Amino acid sequence: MNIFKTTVVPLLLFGVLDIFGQSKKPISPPLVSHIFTADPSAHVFNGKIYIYPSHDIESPTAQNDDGGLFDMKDYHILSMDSPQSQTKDNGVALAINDVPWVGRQLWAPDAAFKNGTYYLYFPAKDKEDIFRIGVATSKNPVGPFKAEKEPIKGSYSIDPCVFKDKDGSFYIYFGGIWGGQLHRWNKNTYQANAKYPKKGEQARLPRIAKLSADMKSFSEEVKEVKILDENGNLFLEDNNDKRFFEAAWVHTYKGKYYFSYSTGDTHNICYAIGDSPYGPFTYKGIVLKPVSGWTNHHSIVEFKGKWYIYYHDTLISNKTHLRNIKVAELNYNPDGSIQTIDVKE
Ligand code: FUB
Repeated sequence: MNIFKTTVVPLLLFGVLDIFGQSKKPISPPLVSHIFTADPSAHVFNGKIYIYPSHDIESPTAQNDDGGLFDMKDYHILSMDSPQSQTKDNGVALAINDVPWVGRQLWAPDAAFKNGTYYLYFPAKDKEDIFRIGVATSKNPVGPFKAEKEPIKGSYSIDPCVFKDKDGSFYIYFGGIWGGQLHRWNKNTYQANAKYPKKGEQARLPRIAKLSADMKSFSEEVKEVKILDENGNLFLEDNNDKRFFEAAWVHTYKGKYYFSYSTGDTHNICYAIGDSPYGPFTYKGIVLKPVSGWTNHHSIVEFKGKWYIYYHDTLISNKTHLRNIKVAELNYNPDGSIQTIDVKE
């Protein structure tokens, strides 16, 4: 696994990595290669870029729709002085044994900063194998983080994304169907035997809640986030190249709210635009076309006036559960639409 046996991979390695023989041309080299990383949530704190990714590891579990082979056990925070600079691995920031409520599977995290404290939000299965979202704090953006003893009350499913609005309020978005269990939650109530939506049924919607002042609880009941087509209708499960699956991310651009997400089984990162953090958001198109590997998960961040997308693929391992994160520049058209990135071009 330790291909370069280093914690820092210079971007100069781009091109050399073609020796791994992937079928799709990379638009960025992997940012680190001594560990497998995925689901990169990038933030600018104190003028530097901090990336909060999943830390993928080998697993004996067979691949299935429940995602059991994504059996991650800790988090490493990565940092970069700029998107073009070297990437530093700051070591283990939080480990599964440090979180009393967790049973297994530390999945895609996110982070936020408020009043001198960094907050790490992370989904994991509890001892009853139900995904919940936990929070951990640190005075340092790279940790170590100390987890709360219980998951956030009322939280469920996966892929938290924490967004700070212009008035200083923080909102958490979350949800993911299939392995992420979102389809088992109806009106915020768990139904263990609920099935995936069928063709013809309304697609499941991501969730939002405003965070309370202490950043460790929801200050309101969890609500659905509506993603509408150009006619103002909710997507059906049939629209699986456009409907929400997992990997929510929210950013603002020129006063508009951009909600981007993965379509899962069709592997797109799509986006929709709205006028409020709660939505509704209207579908606009594809940000990132399918990458190598089954999953597609990203974050979008502004750094010194330019925009970047952090994402992952499976260039190094060619295995869906052993991913590597990358970064590429993201560009807007004058009307605010995002120029689609296709790694095959
Ligand atoms: O990393 C585990 C899961 O894979 C994430 O939670 C999903 O978004 C997908 O990338």
